[in-house]
Amino acid sequence: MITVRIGVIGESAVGKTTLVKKFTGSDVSYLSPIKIAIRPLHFQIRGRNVGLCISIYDFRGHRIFTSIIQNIIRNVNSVIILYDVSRRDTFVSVADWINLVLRSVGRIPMILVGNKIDLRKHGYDCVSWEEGARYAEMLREEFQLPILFFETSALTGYNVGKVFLVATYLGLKVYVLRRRMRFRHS
Ligand SMILES: Nc1nc2c(ncn2[C@@H]2O[C@H](COP(=O)(O)OP(=O)(O)OP(=O)(O)O)[C@@H](O)[C@H]2O)c(=O)[nH]1
Ligand SMILES: [Mg+2]
Repeated sequence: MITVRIGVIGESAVGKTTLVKKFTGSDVSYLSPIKIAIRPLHFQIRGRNVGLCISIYDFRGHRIFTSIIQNIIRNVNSVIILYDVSRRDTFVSVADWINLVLRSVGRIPMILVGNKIDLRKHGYDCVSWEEGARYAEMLREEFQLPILFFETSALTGYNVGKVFLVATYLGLKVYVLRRRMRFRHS
């Protein structure tokens, strides 16, 4: 079965693990620098049943784990970069995470996600949808990369499935491309 690997990165406590748990249904708490959650996915292409395995690499956000993240993230096919809309500092440091991906994996599809939008109505100086979308647009132009933008609430589940399906779709394209290149060189 094809396995599409998706990395989930971003500052500490932005909601990465909560997002992954919402999508996979797993409910295990852990303290290791990385946890891999698996979810099978079945769909139809031209009347044929196709099975996929989505392997989600949930990295811890603390900077002490940076070198571990750099090593392991090389294997992923697409990346979800999360920030917390109620903590502007996590939005500002998105650039660091993008640079980490570019340094360690290269040009792969990235999805920028503003999480915790349920907190926006209570918050002060929250990051707006427009700011997030504008930033993604700017990154697309600067890096010439397919960087998409979504907002989520891992608490309510808003847009969670959509983000992972898009990450899977884009990751599958990278998977197929890498396999073709490997065959060509073997
Ligand atoms: N209100 C609200 N709280 C959230 C949301 N997502 C996560 N949280 C809370 O934010 C806190 C941190 O969430 P985690 O999922 O552990 O954050 P993380 O990004 O995995 O953190 P590290 O693993 O330390 O890097 C927890 O208390 C979650 O319940 C959300 O969408 N809305
Ligand atoms: Mg976590």
